[in-house]
Amino acid sequence: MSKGEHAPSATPRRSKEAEPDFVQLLTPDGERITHPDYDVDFTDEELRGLYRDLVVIRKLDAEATALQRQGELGIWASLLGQEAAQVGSGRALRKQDMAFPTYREHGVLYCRGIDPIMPLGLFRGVDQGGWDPNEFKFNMYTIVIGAQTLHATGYAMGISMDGKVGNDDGEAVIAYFGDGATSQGDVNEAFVWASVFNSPIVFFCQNNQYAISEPLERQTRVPLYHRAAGFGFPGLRVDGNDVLACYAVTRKALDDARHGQGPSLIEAYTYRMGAHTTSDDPTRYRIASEVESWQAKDPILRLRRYLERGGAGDDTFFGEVADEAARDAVSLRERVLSMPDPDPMEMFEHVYAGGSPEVDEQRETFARYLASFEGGHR
Ligand SMILES: Cc1ncc(C[n+]2csc(CCOP(=O)(O)OP(=O)(O)O)c2C)c(N)n1
Ligand SMILES: [Mg+2]
Repeated sequence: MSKGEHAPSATPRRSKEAEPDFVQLLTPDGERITHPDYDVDFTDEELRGLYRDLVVIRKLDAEATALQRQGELGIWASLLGQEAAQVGSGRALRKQDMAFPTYREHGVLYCRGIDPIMPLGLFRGVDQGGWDPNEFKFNMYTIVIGAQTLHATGYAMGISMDGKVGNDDGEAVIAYFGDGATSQGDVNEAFVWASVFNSPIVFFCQNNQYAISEPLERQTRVPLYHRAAGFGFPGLRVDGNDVLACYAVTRKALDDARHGQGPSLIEAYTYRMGAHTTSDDPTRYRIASEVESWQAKDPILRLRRYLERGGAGDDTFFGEVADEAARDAVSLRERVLSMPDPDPMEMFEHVYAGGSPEVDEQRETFARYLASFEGGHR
């Protein structure tokens, strides 16, 4: 190609007309609308509970970002903008259901009843895990993109073989992943295995429009939820900023799975309002007006408007929730700052349940290295 000539653009831009057709129960203005297949029936108290969840996790997330900026965490992957997708799906899980997260599911973790301090130990580098996946039915955070979809599928096949599927008390699995992860081999393999073994799993894709700096156009030329059809199971798209719709579709998909009706894919159409992680600068690859257009669809604002419209929430309530979230954030900060540094030798402890000669050798080498410092290691 001669100088000055441009290759034809391989990236068709999204147009306004391509705006998604999705399941929505709450408009950005806080208007409750109906859908032929999905509904929720929350009491005012339950709606206020959802609002509290959304506000608290946003506040804790902002606190974690601030802690990273002050050098107290190594890195942080913010969920800003994705609160409704996480709280809606997280609250739809029944106690016996098992969740497999990425590194961004702090809201789901919160809904599972895990102390929100737990992931901060990981991101501070003082903890190697944090919680017991079996106790909380919430697996470890997974940084390897898409890998947890295979772990989740294997787990789902296992509970199926154990006869834990097929009635109201059956178990189901949910696997979280992003739009970028859909390009991974692991995710596509998980789809195949889940499909052919009719496994009780919900694939919950938070399409936040970006995989670090790569926009959705680089992952797919069809809506992501259409992919499910090619693997032989149902897929749907939900307004990922609508906590009610996210709850409704996830509850239904999980219940179908626990009754033995196999896998499904939910594409929660949302937006990552912050950076990919604190190591990223999104102003390098996206324009401010795009972010602003999504701010108008804010998941918290729309629920607040709905509560105000119906009289289920007043200024006193909103003020109390804000105060509660602020107190939680202060407590989180204090607890992060008082986390003890681990003994460096601890990193060898949980590699294998039964130990290994290789790890023993590495432990000895490292112990000698530490001992070589004058006055011992610090
Ligand atoms: C197998 C693998 N490849 C690359 C990376 C580096 N990486 C970290 S996050 C990320 C983008 C993931 O995007 P997406 O799946 O959309 O999730 P999001 O971060 O937007 O929630 C990549 C490529 C990784 N962690 N693992
Ligand atoms: Mg993404």
